[in-house]
Amino acid sequence: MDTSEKMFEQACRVMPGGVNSPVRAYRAVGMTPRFIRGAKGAYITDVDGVEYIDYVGSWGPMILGHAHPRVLDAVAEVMQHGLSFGAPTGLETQLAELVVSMVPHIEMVRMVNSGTEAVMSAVRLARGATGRDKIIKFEGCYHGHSDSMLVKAGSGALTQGRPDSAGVPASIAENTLTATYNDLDSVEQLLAANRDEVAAVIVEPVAANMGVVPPAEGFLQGLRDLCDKYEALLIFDEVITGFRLARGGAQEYFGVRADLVTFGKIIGGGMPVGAFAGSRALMEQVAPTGPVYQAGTLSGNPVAMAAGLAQLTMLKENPDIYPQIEADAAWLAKQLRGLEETYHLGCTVNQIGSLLSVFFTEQPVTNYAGAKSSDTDKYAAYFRAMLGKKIYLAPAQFEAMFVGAAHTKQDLQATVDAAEAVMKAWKA
Ligand code: HOZ
Repeated sequence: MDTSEKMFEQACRVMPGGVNSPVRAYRAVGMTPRFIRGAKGAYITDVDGVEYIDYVGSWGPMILGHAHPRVLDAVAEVMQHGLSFGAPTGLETQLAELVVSMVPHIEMVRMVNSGTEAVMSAVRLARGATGRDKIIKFEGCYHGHSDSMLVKAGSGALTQGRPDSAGVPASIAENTLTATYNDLDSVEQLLAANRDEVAAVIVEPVAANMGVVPPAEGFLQGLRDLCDKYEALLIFDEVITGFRLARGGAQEYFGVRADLVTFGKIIGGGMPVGAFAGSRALMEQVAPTGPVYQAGTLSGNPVAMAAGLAQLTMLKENPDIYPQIEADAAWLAKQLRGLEETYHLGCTVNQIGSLLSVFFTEQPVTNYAGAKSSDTDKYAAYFRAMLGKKIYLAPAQFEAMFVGAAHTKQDLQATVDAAEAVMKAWKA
């Protein structure tokens, strides 16, 4: 038994499944999770001292690599003055100003503690502002685990085969309508059948919780047009795409305006932070200026704000990072597609920006049905073999692979070499 296995056994006695978030339990890949000792740059090290090239990056926020010295220094400095006050600090305003300066079409921000909280609050705001109850989401998109969003959800819910969670009252779930990603007709049908009842359409502008599924040409603009036609709000859930596709996230990358945007961990540089943002008119509907209630003692926590400020400042100052990480991910995707051409294992590689996924299906993956056609047992075998070669991938098919600025060309080449060795061995 290695140290992770021992620690997992102990953890299972006091935490359901031994974890605090289901995907990391490694159930989908049939092994014991690696317990982590630490991480630096592009590398993560387990408690037995094995170092891996990390493509999870804490599920996205480590775009500049783990334990970046500027982030650590900012945290160390602010910590000296206390950890939490439940009262305003200037750091919150600074981070809000920075977010507003980087993201198009937003004027005000409310800080929260997670992407789940950001979405839950943005949905409440959309309902409060429109006086309508229904929400349209897409099958396989994941927007955190608030009740309204656990309907045909992606990520761990999809991995567990339970996209509709137990414990969500039917009276709540019936207000969540689901459409097909990349299919505008399916959205218009719902809007027309529920005229004047839909508060918002919420979408991951790049779906990244059924594996990575880019939006088809015109899909996001089509959603914008439909929302205008039916007077519903458009919410971009940018927990993954925010500050990752571009400094201004998906709105900048695709040139499409959303009414509300939600952010997650990336704006806290890895600390627990989320935020939702929009126009002044919409955001002033939030308490205390408006009737939509939302609150939190830890919201705008100074340590989290300091980490976020340090990371977003670096991203703002270094726009060249974006073409670089996109080119690196595109190179990796091209090499992996090349391996598929040589070894014919039946996989499809999707990539956009610095996000990619290897799906074990020969079908193009453009929506939930395509993603579900993947052979998850094959993914599990691939995951285990890659981990054995010190490549740390997401422990489930329906997640993303994150390339960051800390990955070197050698890291990328080592990843391709590992994948080739795995595929060659399978073929033999
Ligand atoms: N829901 C996250 C992946 N999309 C996993 C979070 C975690 O286990 O930390």
